[in-house]
Amino acid sequence: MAIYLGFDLSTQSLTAIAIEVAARRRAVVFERSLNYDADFPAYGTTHGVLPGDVPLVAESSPLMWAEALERMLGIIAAERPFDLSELRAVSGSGQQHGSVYLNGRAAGVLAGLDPAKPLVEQLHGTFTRKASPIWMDSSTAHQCREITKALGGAEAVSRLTGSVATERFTGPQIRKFWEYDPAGYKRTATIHLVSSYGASLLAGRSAPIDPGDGAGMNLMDLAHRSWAPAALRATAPDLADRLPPLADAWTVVGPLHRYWQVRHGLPAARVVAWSGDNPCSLVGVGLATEGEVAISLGTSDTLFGAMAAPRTDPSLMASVFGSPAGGYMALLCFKNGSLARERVRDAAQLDWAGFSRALRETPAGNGGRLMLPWFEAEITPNVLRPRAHRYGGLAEGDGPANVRAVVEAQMLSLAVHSRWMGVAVREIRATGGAAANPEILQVMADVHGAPVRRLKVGNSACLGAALRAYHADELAEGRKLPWSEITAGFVEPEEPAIRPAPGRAALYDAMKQVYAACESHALGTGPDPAAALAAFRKGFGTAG
Ligand code: ADP
Ligand code: XUL
Repeated sequence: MAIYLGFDLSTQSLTAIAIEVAARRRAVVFERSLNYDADFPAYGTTHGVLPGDVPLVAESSPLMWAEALERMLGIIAAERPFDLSELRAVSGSGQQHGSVYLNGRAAGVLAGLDPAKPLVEQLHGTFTRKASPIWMDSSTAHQCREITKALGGAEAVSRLTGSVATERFTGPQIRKFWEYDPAGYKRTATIHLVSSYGASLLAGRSAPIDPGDGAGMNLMDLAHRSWAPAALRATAPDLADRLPPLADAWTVVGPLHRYWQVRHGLPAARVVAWSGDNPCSLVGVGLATEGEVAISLGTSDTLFGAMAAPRTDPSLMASVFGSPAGGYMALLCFKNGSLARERVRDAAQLDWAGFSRALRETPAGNGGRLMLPWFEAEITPNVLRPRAHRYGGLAEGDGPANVRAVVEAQMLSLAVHSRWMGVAVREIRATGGAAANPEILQVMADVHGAPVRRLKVGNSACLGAALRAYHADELAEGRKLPWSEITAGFVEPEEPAIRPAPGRAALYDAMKQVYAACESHALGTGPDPAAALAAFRKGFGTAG
């Protein structure tokens, strides 16, 4: 029997999942989440973000993440949901792009962590920047322009790094830090991602960055999976000295530091490199090979799928990352995901059951009433002046119609902007908090024209991290198990699938054109979509 533990340091919470792998039994033996806002009120976060009023800035606290990790391991040590001595390996998933800035003292502090004192107490004084910029930050448009210029244009950046210079990506964030606080940058010895920071805390030493999360920085040469010297030069001086090395996601960083062994009675389990939440989700939904796509409805909505070779999006909207299973993955991120749904739900004075009822009671296609739910700065497409746009006579006060409009828009955007991947979507695997809602998944099935299957374990990023720990531990023992064997018994799509309702395919194909027209209009690149809307209403106005 062996136990593997996965963490997910996500936007709003820290989750841990432990899996048991035995000859005749495979089971999730522990699953727990700590919510930053509710469980760590001292940091004052809202939805995991620190208070602040600078537009487009979003930051969180690396100390809070460390405290959450320690509290979770304390819970496991106290509750003993499994035989602690059987814990073989630990890995993790982190919200992508966020960065942690450590000074020259940090390495010594991490190596010499004292089991008599809480972790956060010892980490005080090791940061050159108290707050970490996270993926929701879009304050670096200026730095993106500088980097793009230095690297010879958007297409060149995309070809080299897998994505155009992108506001939330770590490179532009690092450049902004260097520009605004050159002394702070100078004092910075190491810049970690949320993922490599988590692994470093567990191993008590600086952990590498994997090509899955590394590709979310605009700093990695995608094809070669190494730091791209030109991108580093375009970002900040002497950056190579400040980045951890890149290493495969199955790298063993070291054993759990003595701190965790003495303080929480854990064994010297292997700490496996962490990766980003989307790359980990790819494993956790069982899509380690090319073919299907997954949609995660978390704080952001993402659509992703595996790719054998590193192709990039000609429209420059999607990102390509390394897959933690080897190979590559494409990702689209629609930022106005769960928080936009919550906003519309609250405006209509509904709970989730009422939200679902509104979806059931409104017609597919919404009678041609559309919304571009850009309540916050958006990523797909890039929108830095947030504003929700309403078309086709959608009244702000019409609660149910707005509920349908927000969900249809989210699904339409992912469908329209993922066409370049050329994947004939046979099946969608749905994950993330809002995948608990079958009515939302029905819209997903209808818009994409494909059956949707939810996974039994809802947090695929966290499950993926636990599965990666298992995979890497086996490799370290000299056994290379196929991914299908790693995920068997854990990645179980629920039956039956949610199927597209008859007759919806034509409606949503037409609606994709209308959505694209509204998008161009709102971005100022296309004409008024009134004619397209009228034609759509004529054809499908009363469908449902
Ligand atoms: P993240 O990992 O990005 O922090 P999660 O995947 O845990 O986010 O998703 C959390 C979100 O799930 C919440 O913000 C909430 O809006 C959403 N959610 C939870 N239950 C439902 C439901 N029944 N219907 C729709 N959304 C839901
Ligand atoms: C992906 C992205 C988000 C974060 C947080 O590029 O920014 O999905 O990983 O989940």
